[in-house]
Amino acid sequence: MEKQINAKKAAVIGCGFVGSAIAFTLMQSRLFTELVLLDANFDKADGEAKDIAHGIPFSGQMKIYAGTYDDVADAAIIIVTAGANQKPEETRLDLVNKNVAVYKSIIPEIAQREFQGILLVVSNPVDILTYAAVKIGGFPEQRVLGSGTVLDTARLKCVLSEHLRVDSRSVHAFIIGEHGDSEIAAWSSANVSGVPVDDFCEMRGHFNHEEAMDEIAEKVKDSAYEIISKKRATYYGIAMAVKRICECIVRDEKSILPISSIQHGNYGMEGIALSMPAVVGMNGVEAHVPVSLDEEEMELLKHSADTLKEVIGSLDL
Ligand code: 6V0
Repeated sequence: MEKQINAKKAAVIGCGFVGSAIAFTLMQSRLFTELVLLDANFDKADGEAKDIAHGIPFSGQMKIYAGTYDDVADAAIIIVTAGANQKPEETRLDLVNKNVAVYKSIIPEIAQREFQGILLVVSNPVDILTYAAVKIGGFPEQRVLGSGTVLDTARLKCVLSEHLRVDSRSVHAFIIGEHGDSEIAAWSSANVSGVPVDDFCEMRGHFNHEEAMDEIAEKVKDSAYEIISKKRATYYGIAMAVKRICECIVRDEKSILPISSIQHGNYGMEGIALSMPAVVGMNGVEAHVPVSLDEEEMELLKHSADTLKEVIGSLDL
């Protein structure tokens, strides 16, 4: 008999800066009635669980506790943030060997308990680890997704919203590709409530499109480096991004988000995970959305995919 999923239960593996911020955000979201925290350092998970649980009377009744792999096995969503984070000057790809080793210790524990839910990969390099989680765990690809460029896309919307003096929720634009240095701002499809972004820029008195687009894309790409140099880690933005992904899954919203997942043929990409807009619902990645790209964007996407392919080729999975 197939293992039952508890639709109101989530688990966070890795309770450092990112995992604890995610747990705090999920407590406030009221999406779940049970949240299990797991960390290699049990006391860290236990301390975070107890601290966050003291917010429950201000939010809504639920259980939050530090647990074991047996406790997480029936969760609807397991969020993995375990692993090293970037130190100043380090790229996300620099973390690959350390964090693949961490995933080799975590993923089999989940897989051997016949986990039937959605695995949400957050640790970096997120695209490589999304791929690794599928290969190590043998889970159906649809049920493994990485937070990908959901955060970078939010950063893009923030910067564009300031530049254009408009609500960030009215900005429709994606960062695609690697969650990292080769990511791409898909400007050719960017719009503000249906108005092409260049036209909206002109409405707001900005006419130097090329220069502004380059500057904005660089700012987005560099934002993690800037934050890490100033406060050692980034965690609030990713916590909200993860909450948004969980909402789509729990409520079966079928929203389109640039999560990371294994690609099969989209723009000729094969056998790597990276971010492209996808329909996300209760079954995980339900469909890839063929966002239109111009030639330059396609070229950059190919470069991003090649970068990831090279790293994957060097892994022993
Ligand atoms: P952190 O504060 O060092 O926390 C990592 C936690 O993982 C620690 O509490 C460790 O004890 C725990 N851990 C390590 N190994 C294991 C293991 N085998 N089993 C269980 N727990 C383990 O790092 P932080 O929370 O800042 O970052 C975590 C990861 O998230 C890093 O890889 C970051 O690069 C990544 N981020 C990903 C983002 C994204 O957009 N996808 C955004 C921000 C950070």
